[in-house]
Amino acid sequence: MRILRFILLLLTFAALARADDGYRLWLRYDRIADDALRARYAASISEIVVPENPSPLVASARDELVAGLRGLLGVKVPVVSRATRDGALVLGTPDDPWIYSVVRESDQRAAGVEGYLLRRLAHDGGHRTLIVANRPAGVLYGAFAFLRHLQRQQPLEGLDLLSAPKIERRLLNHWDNLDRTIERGYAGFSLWEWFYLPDIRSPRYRDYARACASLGLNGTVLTNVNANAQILTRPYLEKVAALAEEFRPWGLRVYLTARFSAPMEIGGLKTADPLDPSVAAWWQSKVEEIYELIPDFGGFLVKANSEGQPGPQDYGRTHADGANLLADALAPRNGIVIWRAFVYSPSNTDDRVKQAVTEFAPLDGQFRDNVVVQIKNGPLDFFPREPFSPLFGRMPQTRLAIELQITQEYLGHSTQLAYLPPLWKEALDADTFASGPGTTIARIVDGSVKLQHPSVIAGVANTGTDRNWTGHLLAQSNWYAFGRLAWDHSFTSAQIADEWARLTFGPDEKVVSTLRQLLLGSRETVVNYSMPLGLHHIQAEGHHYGPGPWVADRPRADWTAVYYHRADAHGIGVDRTARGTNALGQYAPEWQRAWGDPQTCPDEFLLWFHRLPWDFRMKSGRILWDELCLRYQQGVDEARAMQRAWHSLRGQIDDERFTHVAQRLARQAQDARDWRDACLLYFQQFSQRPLPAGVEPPAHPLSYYQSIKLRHVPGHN
Ligand code: GCW
Repeated sequence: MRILRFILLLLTFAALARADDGYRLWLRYDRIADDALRARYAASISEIVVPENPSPLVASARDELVAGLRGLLGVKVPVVSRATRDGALVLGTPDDPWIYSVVRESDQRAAGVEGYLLRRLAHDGGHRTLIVANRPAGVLYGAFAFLRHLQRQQPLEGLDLLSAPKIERRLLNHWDNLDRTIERGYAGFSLWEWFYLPDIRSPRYRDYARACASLGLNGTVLTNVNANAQILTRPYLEKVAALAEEFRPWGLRVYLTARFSAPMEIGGLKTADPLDPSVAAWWQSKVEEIYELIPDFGGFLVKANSEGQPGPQDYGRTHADGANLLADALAPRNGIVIWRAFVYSPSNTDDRVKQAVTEFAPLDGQFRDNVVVQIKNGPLDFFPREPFSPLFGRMPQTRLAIELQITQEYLGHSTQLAYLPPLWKEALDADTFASGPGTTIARIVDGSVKLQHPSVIAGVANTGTDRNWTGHLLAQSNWYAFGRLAWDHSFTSAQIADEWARLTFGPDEKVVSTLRQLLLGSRETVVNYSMPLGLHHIQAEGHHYGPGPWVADRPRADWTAVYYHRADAHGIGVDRTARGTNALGQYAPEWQRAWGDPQTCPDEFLLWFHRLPWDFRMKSGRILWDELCLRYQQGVDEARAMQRAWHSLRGQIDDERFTHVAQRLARQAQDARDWRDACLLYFQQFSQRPLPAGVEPPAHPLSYYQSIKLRHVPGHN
């Protein structure tokens, strides 16, 4: 007897210390520990009612519910085709006469094409719970939402949740190369095993699609925008078709990047001129071939005439000519073209942050209806903080999509923690004033300012073959959050952090609140220790990991750091007002007023818009140099505090995940110091001022930081 008890005790400890590699993401479905709650749930969910021969998406919903309930409740809930008892969980669409009879028409309208309704209703003296939608995809999203509800241990009583996506196409953009390296990918290699496809199919394809579906993501661009034309050849298209088949039951459509010169590279033509009839014919037949293999193919994503990619300008044509060429080929099949506005020309010496507007605004109104112009949140790249891209307010006659970066190119890769929704929401909530106050980017993109179909939001994926999918375990939260925000951009960063923490680490309030705080502050911490007060593009060259404010002498001035901070004995920052590059002039007058005067410009954009002397008096009363130093120090202090916060959870999180995160936070705290010391020593050469009280002395001389050459950094060839 005593031995038995001892073994039991051992087993309990073993369970607590159990290794958890994070593979299951937020879809863990571990048994709910609270016996009473579990019993209540089990009593309320007696059977799953699914029509016979359900569509593949409803079948996925059913299987997910069966698996989820088995995990959470520890019971096998039977699946039936007609409700037989109290507590039935009814899945379906209004084709079912009973469902039709209990769902109001206003609800059906509100649910739209992909939304769902979760509702518990009184029935026959007992209860039934509905997971209903107008279309199968909504049923699938509803099933995941229902499971999320149980995972978060919310009451079933009074359940009444109608939710519909605000944006139609919610896409991941993979910058995956055909050799399986990932540009700016920090979580291993590409998930797509091109050599083995189409015959050999990794189980991860399904798991990936399922994770996307759980968030409501409904499309994925498989290939890098720095595109390889090979993907459009027959053998590769057959491989793509196999992936599309794996993803289809999860409502995930595939898209590809199209290399503009493909007609020449793989089609044997002498030109890729968009106005040449043979080029148009080539694209038409290529598109036909694609749709024969992949009837629900989504369309093309194109990076053209940007950073060396071929494009219509090679033939003296415009971006609109190029986009329309592909759009015409895709239109008969309802495919779309997503054309990127991330351009800056090798010959234009104007301020790089102005160039997208210079090139694209004049083309407003010239794009076909199935073209969407995809704009990064900021006008430069994906820096820790940028003001929003003014292009959003400058193309009222064009469908506009926002591109966010989930992978952390300039925010410490998958080594550092930076929870990104606060950054993304700064852009989504930004008011362009384009058609009066309230013309936010979110409302432009989701089509509420002017109806625009299709509406598109894209996130550059942070996934890879790492067992935990995202490299840093906590970076899963960014994949999760992107999906949730793509569904509904009105969710708050805190709400999503709370949700993700509960699903991923369980219901313990201390764990949840610690994680929530850790996540919410992390992006600002990265800003503070790397590029505070509006600094940008001062990272190490090439791989972009760590500091490099001294980077100069590159093939182009706008690839250096000195171009962006312009520090010298007189001061620091770029004058982007009318006295300088006048990038500010691309914004609405409201922003020109708010940002144009250094006395009123918020600190976070100060050096983005202004060039100021080192002794400029800040709102804090300190001089600029002191403020800059203290911000860097604050970043370091915060990085250390993040480490401490995590350590306060020791014993409450399984060893494997605990250690994984602890190691990365330690590295982050060290990296934060390096950022601070390197940048302050570098800028101090110009400011010629001492570090103010409260700033730790640098650990090494400047030459030490300048001599660091990192090799084999992930995500960079
Ligand atoms: O941020 C830059 C990256 C490039 C990337 C480019 C883009 C895919 O450094 O790696 O190329 O942006 O968005 O096209």
